[in-house]
Amino acid sequence: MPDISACVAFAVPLATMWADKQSALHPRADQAGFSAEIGWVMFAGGAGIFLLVLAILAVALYGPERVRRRLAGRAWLLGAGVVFPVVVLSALLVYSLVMAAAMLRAPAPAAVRIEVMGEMWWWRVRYLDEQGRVLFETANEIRIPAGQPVELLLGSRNVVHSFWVPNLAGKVDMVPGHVNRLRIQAREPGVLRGQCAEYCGAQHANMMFDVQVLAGPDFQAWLRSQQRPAAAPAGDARLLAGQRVFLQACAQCHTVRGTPAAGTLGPDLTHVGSRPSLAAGMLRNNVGSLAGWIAGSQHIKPGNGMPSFDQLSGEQLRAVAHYMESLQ
Ligand code: HEC
Ligand SMILES: [Cu+2]
Repeated sequence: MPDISACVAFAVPLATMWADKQSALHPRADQAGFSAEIGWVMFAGGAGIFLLVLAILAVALYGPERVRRRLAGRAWLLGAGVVFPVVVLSALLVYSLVMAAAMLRAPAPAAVRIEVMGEMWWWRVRYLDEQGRVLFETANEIRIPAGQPVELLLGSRNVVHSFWVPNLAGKVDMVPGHVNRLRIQAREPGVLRGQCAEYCGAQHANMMFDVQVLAGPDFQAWLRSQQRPAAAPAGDARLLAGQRVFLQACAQCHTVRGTPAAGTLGPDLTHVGSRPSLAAGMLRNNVGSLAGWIAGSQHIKPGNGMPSFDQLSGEQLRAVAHYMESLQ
């Protein structure tokens, strides 16, 4: 009787492998295409050799006497035990070296440069201009243009994290005190997902991010909108009340450009309302989940750097959640 939990244990990783917005088997950039090809070649080769060995084993056990005697000969031992592995492994070594060289060959100079820092447990994202100056900061989301080379500068100021968007490229570690560079060029627009791929503490599994590959003009429009300071809550009493709560309770950790809030411990919230998710990919972003996160962040993501604000009145909580949502 097969155990149900064992079936589920198999099915879950298989299903996530095939879910195409976070899958190394659905390459959306040449860099990931190389990894997928190497993976398939290794899998097909391994499967073929496995079947061959099983066939020979079957013959050795149940074949006619004459054939079995021949299989026991020295030539078979040397041929299959030494010559065959040496030839196959050498061929694979050459193949993987050639592929690795192709993978590392940099595409044309990067059109977009993005610095991504691993935080505990979220992603600090800064878009840079040609001189390396910061254009704006955001969090838990990167947007990149389709068909253009993008350079990612990956680092950390705490522990080792690893940046992994399986559809775009292999994992690259984010090591404190060191900048690792990753070049990617996404093929077409789409929505993808990334995940921290190096154990970094209690909430490592909840350290995800959204990736949106946009058509060139859409990307330029997004860049312009992100550089603008936050919209002021002109005349709307509830948004004004929400902003007051925010400036009192949240400004020491969060920045909202265009207001006095300039904290840097937590994510920049200037345009938080326009992000698809909250808390590093854990929650769909809407006014309800914003209120839930603010009141119960330690319940949702225990140990994260933001205290739960469960002492706010219902009125204050609604106001600050609406203010957050208004920051488009
Ligand atoms: C002590 C510092 C601190 C204070 C005070 C604080 N936060 Fe946070 N906040 C954080 C950190 C750190 C995170 C990232 C948590 C994570 O995902 O691991 C965060 C995440 C968030 C997010 C999710 C952002 C995203 O893109 O995922 C929102 C929204 C937010 N805070 C709103 C608020 C509001 C509103 C207040 C005030 C009522 C507040 N915060 C007070 C540190 C703080
Ligand atoms: Cu991490």
